[in-house]
Amino acid sequence: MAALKAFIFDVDGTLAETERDGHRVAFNQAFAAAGLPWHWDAALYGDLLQVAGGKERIQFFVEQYAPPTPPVQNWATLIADLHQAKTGYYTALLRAGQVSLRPGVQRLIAEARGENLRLAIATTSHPQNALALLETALAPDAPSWFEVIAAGDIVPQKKPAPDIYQYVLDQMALAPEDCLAIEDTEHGLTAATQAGIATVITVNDYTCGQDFAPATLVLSHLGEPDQPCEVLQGESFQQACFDVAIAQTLLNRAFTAPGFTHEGRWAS
Ligand code: XBP
Repeated sequence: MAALKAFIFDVDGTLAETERDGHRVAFNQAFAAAGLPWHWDAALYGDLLQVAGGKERIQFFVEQYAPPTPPVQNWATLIADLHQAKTGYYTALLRAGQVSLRPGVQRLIAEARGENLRLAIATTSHPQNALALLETALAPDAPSWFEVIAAGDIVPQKKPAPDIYQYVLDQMALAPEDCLAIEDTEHGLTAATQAGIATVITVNDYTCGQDFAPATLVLSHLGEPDQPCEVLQGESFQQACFDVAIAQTLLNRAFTAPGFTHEGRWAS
């Protein structure tokens, strides 16, 4: 029997809906402050989300959308400067209390801590952004609840590469079958399952149409007693909330079921 030892949480879109009203707004603030006539509306931002990482996303925008630009001597420097400014705007937005956690996140983390499960973060976001979200939306000391906060450029390749999840496993000396990942995107799912970790997806508006075939379970969100979650893919359970007991059951099935593919999922 596989014993659940740790939850590994993605950040953006999973802990909170940070993308449309957080990161996107901050990117636009940075563009305006730099005098650039660029604006990412909510629909365009949905397309740009196919690229993980803020610097990489700006680069992709410049390459794919050929926006009007002043003569630029050094693109790498401009992008790095824009991204640094954007990080400042984004963290200010978080500190102004603009972003709150998704249903069930606080509840599941509290339950996991109460049962002495280990916690980690695996995100593409800049470390300052991840820390600011934990501090502002969860609790001022929340970063200390997470044994590893793996973020941003800490690994050479961002999601969908498995590097960030592999980094967490290595740092915590855990095997994939000890953990469950909570993600919200196909890229995140690919990263986690390529590292061998069974993964639960909580969809959001930007990701609900993506292919989550390798997921162990797909939910609308993690659920609260007065706001039941909906099972969108996988075996239903008769309760309002995704909790540690369900996580443990999923892990057992994922790693002992005859059809298990060693990518953290069942071969249906
Ligand atoms: C979300 C992302 C990030 C943020 C912005 O990552 O794709 O790129 O949109 O990141 P995850 P920056 O789902 O892994 O948390 O901090 O680099 O601007």
